[in-house]
Amino acid sequence: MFFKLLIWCLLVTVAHFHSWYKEHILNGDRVPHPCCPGRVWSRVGHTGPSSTPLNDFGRDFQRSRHLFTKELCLADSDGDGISNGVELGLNTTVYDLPTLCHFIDSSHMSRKFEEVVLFLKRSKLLSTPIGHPGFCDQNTGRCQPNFPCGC
Ligand SMILES: [Ca+2]
Repeated sequence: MFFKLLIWCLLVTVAHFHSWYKEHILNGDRVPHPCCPGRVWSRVGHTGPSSTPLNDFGRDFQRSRHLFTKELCLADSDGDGISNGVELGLNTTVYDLPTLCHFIDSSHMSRKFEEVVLFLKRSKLLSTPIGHPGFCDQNTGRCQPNFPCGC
């Protein structure tokens, strides 16, 4: 009985941290599946929806101490030529990407990340993600898809 309770507690803890991570990534709950239009990739920083290895974005997010820093926002983790911030939905028609990324990064000390995201959405500076930041899924010719497709 004790062993089952211990396993249950561990599963709840792991699920909580994955939820926490998604809440600290722009549109972390809306990142598109790289192969299946209309579906969402549930574990943004991982190589599969149910596997544990980190993808390139997940490793960069880990290196940034699980904060959406300016560097993480500007980086192109998957090497497809499109920055993480743009792939995750930042709208650069009013402000350029470095300005938006700096705003997000500088807000960490004074506001909750969810408040920053809400402000960006209400200001139409954050919209729907256009790609997955951890997989080469953009047709820019700069990288080869490095994940097994299948829906
Ligand atoms: Ca990219």
